[in-house]
Formats: sequence, structure tokens, C-alpha cells
Amino acid sequence: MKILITGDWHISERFDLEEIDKLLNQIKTRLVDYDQLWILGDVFDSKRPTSREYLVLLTFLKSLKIPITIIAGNHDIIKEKYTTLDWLPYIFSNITVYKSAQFLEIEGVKILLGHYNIAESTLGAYDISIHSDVNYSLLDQQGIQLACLGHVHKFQVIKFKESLTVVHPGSLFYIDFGERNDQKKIVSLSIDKGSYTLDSIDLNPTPIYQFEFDVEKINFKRLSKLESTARVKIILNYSHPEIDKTQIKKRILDLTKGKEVLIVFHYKSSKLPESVSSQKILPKKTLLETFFERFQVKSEIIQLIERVLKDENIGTGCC
Ligand SMILES: [Mn+2]
Repeated sequence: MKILITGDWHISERFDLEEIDKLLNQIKTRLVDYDQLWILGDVFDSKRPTSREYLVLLTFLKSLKIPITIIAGNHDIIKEKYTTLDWLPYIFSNITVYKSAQFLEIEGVKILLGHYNIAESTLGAYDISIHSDVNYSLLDQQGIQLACLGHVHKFQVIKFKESLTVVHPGSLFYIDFGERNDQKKIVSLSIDKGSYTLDSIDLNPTPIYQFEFDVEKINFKRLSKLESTARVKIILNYSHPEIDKTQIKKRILDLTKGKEVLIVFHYKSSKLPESVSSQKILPKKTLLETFFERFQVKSEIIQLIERVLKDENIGTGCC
């Protein structure tokens, strides 16, 4: 049995939909060699996806016949009971959507699918921790041998001992500048006669860049050589308050037309960026939204643990 594992697609017009489409196509091409696909949440970025965003997902799902299991992520959950993905199983009989973490047992291998980090996960610079109260020993106590978890955008395989491995496939492309040095991947799981092997396959999304220059020494030549679809964050350090920021910004934006550019002026003697300007500003999460996400996942974990403690049969096998 071969399963392809991915997650955190964040399909959104605020990123490059064409690129997302291209990367999903690369996954689709590989699926001919697989029996199942697991998507570990955050399929859409927004809780109100646009028609263009739905179209990207539908184009991907169309004509796939293998069983697909989706775990809703914090970005997918609209309200406690609803997700932006609820309609999928009505259209595609091969798709199952779960609103919370799931246990599966395949050929005797006990697997947990979820959308959160554990205490031992390495988070990216901008990742919000959900459920660092879940740690490896809790998973181990539950007899889990393999935990496949979305949410964390940084690919990682954490092997605690022979009996327990946690894998975060990471995101599909570079979502924030904290991820710029990561290799993006999808995960290939092979289960054979009660044992499993994990492999990773590289994805090659358009890189994103972060430059830091002293304002007197901006490397304009380097900026003018960036790919046409590049996303760039430029931190400009300055120590003379009288610099002409408008003029500097204009020159950079002229050089980088068509690219997504975030310019941050950083006064050398201060600790925080003084002002931020951007062609496309990414919306900031509100505190309430962050609270909601935390609460949402927290309740599902409590439920999960309660059910395990009650010895309830929670094997919701997909096969
Ligand atoms: Mn995510």
C-alpha cells in the first residue's frame, strides 16, 4: 500500500494561484503510483474561498479515483461544525473529510492523522503553536506508531525511537518569509506486511527572498535580476532619520515591477521596524481568530483523549 501525504496547500489568490496549480499538477502526476492520498489540512487559506480558488481544487480532484482522506485544518474550519470542505464528499465519492484528528490502522500499523504540532516539533519563524501540550509520550501511550501532522509548514521527520515517528510534510510552497530556506516536500509512505517506510519527494516552488541592506548600500543590481514572479522582503537599515524613504521605495518598486515586494525600513538604533510598506500587504490575523483556532483544535484533542481513555474503538479505517 502506497500513500502520498501532503498538506497546508493554502490555496489562495493572495499567493500565486498559477503556481499552486502547477505544484498540485506535479502531485497529481505522481499519484498514478499511489493507492491513497492524505491531505493534512489548510486546503484553502481563507474561510471564504473565491470561485477561482475552488476551481484550482476542483481541477486537481477531478478524475482522481483513489481514496482521498482530508483532515480539516484551522484555516478550513469555519465554525465548530462546518468546514469549507464539507461539500466535497457529496461530489466525489472517493473523498472523506474529517473535522478532527483520526486514528487509522493499516496492515496493523497504528497511524494518527491530525493538524497540529506537538511539543517536539520545530516551528517556523511565523508559525503559531497549537497543542504543544501534546507530546511524543502521549502519542506513544496511545500506541501510535506513525503520526502524520499538518499545520507545521516546515517539513520534518521526528523519530523518537523505533516505535514512534512523527512526520510533518510541511506546506506546498513558501507561505511566509520564515520558510524561505526550507526545502518543500511531499511524503511517500509505503506499508508492507505490518511495517512501513517513509520517503520524501522534493517540490520546487518559486523561491522567496529576504535581503537586508544598509540603505546606503542597496544592491540594486541583485534586485533587478530576480525572477519575474519572485516574492521579496527587503529590510533596509538606516541610521540617519532624514533619508528620503519615498524616493528609495520608488526606485526599488520600479526595479521590481510585477513582483510581490515587502519593504521594511529599520532604524538601526531601534529594535522594531519603524514602518512597513508593501505592494501586497498580507492580512494580519486578529487575536480573536487566533484564539478561535486554538480553541477549535483544543476541543478536538480533548475529545480524542477522552475517547481513548474510555477504550472506545476509534479505528475509522479508510480501507
Ligand atoms: Mn497551514
